Amino acid sequence: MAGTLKIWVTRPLFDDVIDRLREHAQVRVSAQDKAPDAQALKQGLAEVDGALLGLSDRVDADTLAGNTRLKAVANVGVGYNNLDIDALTAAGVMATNTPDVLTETTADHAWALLMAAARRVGEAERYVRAGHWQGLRFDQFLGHDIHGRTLGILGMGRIGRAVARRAAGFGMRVIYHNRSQLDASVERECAAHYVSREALLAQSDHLVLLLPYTPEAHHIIDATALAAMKPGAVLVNIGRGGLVDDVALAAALRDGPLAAAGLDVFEGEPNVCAELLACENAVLTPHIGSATEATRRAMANLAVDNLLAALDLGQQAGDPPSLINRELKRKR
Ligand code: 8YV
Repeated sequence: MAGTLKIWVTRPLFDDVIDRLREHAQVRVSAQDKAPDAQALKQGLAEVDGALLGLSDRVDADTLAGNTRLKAVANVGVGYNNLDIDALTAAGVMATNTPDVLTETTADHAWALLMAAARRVGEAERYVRAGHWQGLRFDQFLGHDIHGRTLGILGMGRIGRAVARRAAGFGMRVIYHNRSQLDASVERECAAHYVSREALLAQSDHLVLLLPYTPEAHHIIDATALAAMKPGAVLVNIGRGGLVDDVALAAALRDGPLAAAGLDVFEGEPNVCAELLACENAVLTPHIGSATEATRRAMANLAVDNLLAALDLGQQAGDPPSLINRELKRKR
């Protein structure tokens, strides 16, 4: 029987997973798979005890002003740059995310993008579909090798390490740059070598971006960084829109030094800048890094576990498994 607590699920997701919330609370599920506008989000959050949020639901001090009811927000995603954690903590609202369950799936997609971009799969596929293929031509759609080359990773968290481990099968040298160098045992496990950011740009044949978006990381790959990359390099962004200056990237794809790019995230998504759309050598996917049935279900279930725990509901009572503002743990 549903209790008296109220929960808002701001995006429709697996109904049987939402049923787990319905057992304990009154649940409202938004009908549209679309971010509510700032006013609707503020008003909706004032009427509930907890919410399951999409990654474009921005919650900050303004959103929370005057809200005396909300106790927890559960992001369905590992990244949480949509949440102002300081503001949530100040308001005593627990914030959670969904790490680990999407690591391997997202690393798979990084490789899908890298391989598609390096081997010109998007261009070649469009060519066949358009009926242009007249017969095998020896010099057609020549791409760039992956095996035996140098893979660079900017941002060596869980997903970066999973991307690195896969490189062993391609006999690649792996270099990375990160805020801090990994322990030697972890470096050994993923056969990755720490280098400066400059060396990473200069030496990577294929560079994968996997760092979280923060204001400091805004346009970390800008025109200057792109110009410092190896001629013929392939860039993959599966981290966040805003890490790359997309207009500068389009110029680097058009005029060099880049050969190709594989992109799952964009500045201002779902809008993609016209300059990038015009680049045949860019493989573009609509933020589907974690999109397999099993992983999206695992993410939804973890978000529900988090919310139930934060609201002390059902068997999940206790600390949420992936609480971000851990200082709220003991204050309850
Ligand atoms: C999205 C992601 O969550 O977890 C993240 O941070 O960016 C993705 O896994 C997913 O695409 C649903 O929005």
